[in-house]
Amino acid sequence: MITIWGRLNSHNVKKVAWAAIEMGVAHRRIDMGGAFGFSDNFRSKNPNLLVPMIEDDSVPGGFALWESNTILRYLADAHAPDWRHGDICARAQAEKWMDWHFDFADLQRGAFLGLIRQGKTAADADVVESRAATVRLARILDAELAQRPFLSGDRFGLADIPMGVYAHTFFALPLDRPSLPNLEDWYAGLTERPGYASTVMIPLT
Ligand SMILES: N[C@@H](CCC(=O)N[C@@H](CS)C(=O)NCC(=O)O)C(=O)O
Repeated sequence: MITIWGRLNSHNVKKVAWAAIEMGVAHRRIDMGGAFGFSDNFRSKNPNLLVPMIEDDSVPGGFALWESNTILRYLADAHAPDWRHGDICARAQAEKWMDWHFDFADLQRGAFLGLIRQGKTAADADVVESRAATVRLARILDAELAQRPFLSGDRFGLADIPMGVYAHTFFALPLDRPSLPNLEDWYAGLTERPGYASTVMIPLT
């Protein structure tokens, strides 16, 4: 059994909660961070005081791990090895998008925080700048997804998860977007996945 520590309105927690469902990993999630604060147990295991963190009680002596993308890789290695590409180049090409998504996340933060948590409007300078920056990166994703159906390659996989979480925010924020047909198709496919619907497609707060 995996315990996922973290509030579900966190993008980084969503990644892990969604991945656990997709991989069929038995798990429970306990709210932590944000308005929930941090327990002494959590503090003793994650000095960053950031979510998510997981604990895997299938490991003798217990195993705690933080850093969302590292958790995704661990879950695949430990519990869903068929999710890992055998081909080193294919794996690297896919993982590139897992690292790249942090750039997208950083640039989208201004629009997300502004519109969802700070009461700003689409005309606010920070929101305008953030929107323009994320649209620029979304065009890169759109071009990539013209070449292959998933960021992971031919089939859905690990590399689709981090960007998939932030893509929902991109499409859910009340902002104008240009036509991005390949990105839109990929996102539409994600919305049909039950794990995505239950963990990612929740109201932005
Ligand atoms: N690099 C870390 C970043 C984690 C992070 O920034 N988590 C945010 C939520 S998305 C957090 O814990 N914020 C403080 C809080 O929730 O109290 C990861 O990928 O896990």
